[in-house]
Formats: sequence, C-alpha cells, structure tokens
Amino acid sequence: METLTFDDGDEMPILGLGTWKSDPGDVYNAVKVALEVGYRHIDCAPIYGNEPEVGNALSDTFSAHDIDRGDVWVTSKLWNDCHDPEHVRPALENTLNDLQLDTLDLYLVHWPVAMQHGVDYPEQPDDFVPLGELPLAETWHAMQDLKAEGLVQHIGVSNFSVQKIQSLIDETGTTPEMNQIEMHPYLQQPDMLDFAEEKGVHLTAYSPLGSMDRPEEIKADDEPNLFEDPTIQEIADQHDASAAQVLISWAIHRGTAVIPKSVTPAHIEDNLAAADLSLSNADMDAIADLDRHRRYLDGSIWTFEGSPYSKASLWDE
Ligand code: 1BO
Repeated sequence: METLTFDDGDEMPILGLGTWKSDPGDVYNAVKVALEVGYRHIDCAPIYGNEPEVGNALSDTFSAHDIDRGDVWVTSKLWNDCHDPEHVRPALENTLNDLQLDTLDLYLVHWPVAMQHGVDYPEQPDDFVPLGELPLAETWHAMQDLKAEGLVQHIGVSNFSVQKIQSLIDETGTTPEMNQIEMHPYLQQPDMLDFAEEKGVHLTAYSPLGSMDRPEEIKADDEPNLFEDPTIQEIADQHDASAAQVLISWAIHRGTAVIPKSVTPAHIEDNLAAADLSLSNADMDAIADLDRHRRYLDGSIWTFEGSPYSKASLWDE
C-alpha cells in the first residue's frame, strides 16, 4: 500500500481504519478484521470511548504473533479538556494504557478548542477555556516534550486552519507533521492542500464518506449524501466499484491519508480495496467540480451562544 513518508523516514500507510462512532461492542471485531485483511493503520481517540477495546484487539493480534507492533501505525488524539500542559502527559499515558502500547506513532491535538479539565462535551459557556487563556502554543510545547521523550513518534494537529498552523509555526518555530481534517468531494479544501504541500505538513481526510452515521443532534436537516451523488455513482459504475471506493480512492489520489470508518467486515474489506482503484484524470476533474465547501462536522458543538468560540474563529473563514 502507498505510504506517507515523515522526515525521519517513518512511513504511514495511506489508508487506515477510522474508529469514531464505532461502538465498544463492535470495534474489537472491526480492528481484528481490519488487521486480518491487510490494514496497517488504525486511527483512534479517547473521546471515541472505545480505546480499551481497540487496545484489546491490538494486543490479541500482536500476542498471536500474527502481526508485529512495528508493522501497525497507531494514531490517537489529545482531547480538548487536556490542553493545559500539566494534563497533556497524563492524557497520553491513559491512552497508551488503554491501547496497551508503549508508544504512539502519531499524536494529534484533536481540536483548536480548549475546555475545562474533566469536560467531555461542553454544555455551558463555562465549560470552555478561551484560547487567549490557554494558547495552543503552550499545548504544543507539551506535545513536543512527549515526542522528545519517545512516548510518541510524531505529533500533529486536527481541525486546524491554515491560519492556526501558520501561527503555531511562527510562535514555536516548529511545524506540525500532520493535520487531520474533514475532506471529501463536497469539502475539498484546496487552500489547505497547497499550504500543507508548501510547509511539508501531511494531511489525513476524516469523514471521507460523508459520515452519515453521526448522531442526529449534530446533523443538519439538508445534508447531501455523497453516495447518491450522480457523478460519484457514474464513476463507480465505470470502474465496477462502490461509491465508497471512489471516495476513498479520490483522497489517495490527492496524496492525503484517509481513514474511513466501518464495523462491518464486508465494508472494511471493500474500503481497503479502494487502495487498488485507479481513477483517471477525467474522473479527478469531474470530482473536482463537486466542491461546495460543505462541512458535515461544522463545529456547532463548540460555538453555541455564550461560547468564546465562533464558527469564524474556529475555521478562520
Ligand atoms: C467529536 C469527534 C470528532 C471526530 O474526530
């Protein structure tokens, strides 16, 4: 499988298994199946509420000597309530403990949003901490310490805008190695793609299939369904592929990593086969025309009335 190469030569498989919204009861099997059929990249986060089960699946696979730990890329993320430098290392230690690992391949700051310690999801304005009080650069320095100690091999961010990454570079003199963001044909983020290439930041596309299984409370009424898009369907038909495979292959053709989520063995396998699907320039041009800057995960959960965060300050647009 294609890989993204980091400065030290480490290689991240370009296609990974996403685990957001995978129930603890399902994710063990999903990770086991994924590793059995050939995935070597698993994307996790403590807020997904399933890292202990992911850890059991990894541990059982490694102890059966089927696959070596060194052959699997594992990413996790620092949740918003642990941005204070004093909470960064304990948060990582919890994740390492849950995943039953000594080190992570990649650790990301999950959102450019800080919350009071102990808050999973904010319910009131006081649950937030404004970035003016707890700047991202302070959190970033604590992330750098984790890397220096070898507790994580690479560090990056998620849901960061061009402006926020540039500020981090200006303020700390270092560049995040990864930005994991929502990307699919309806949200192509061309400026981020150009910026990332110029600065040497890798990108990972989350919600590449449109994330239709999100909880109803964070879904809009009028959400377009990528699987039903006539252009995607037509390209899928031409290649005798599924719409999901076209969407995943599109991300890979743009040089971004991609982490489709599934707990269904047939879909997990179908998604992996997208790595072998070759789209033509005409296919890529047709998909380029679909961009409508449509976010499925638009940050509303962080921007309710009274929050110090707004959509404008979150996305810098
Ligand atoms: C709130 C979870 C976002 C996806 O990583």
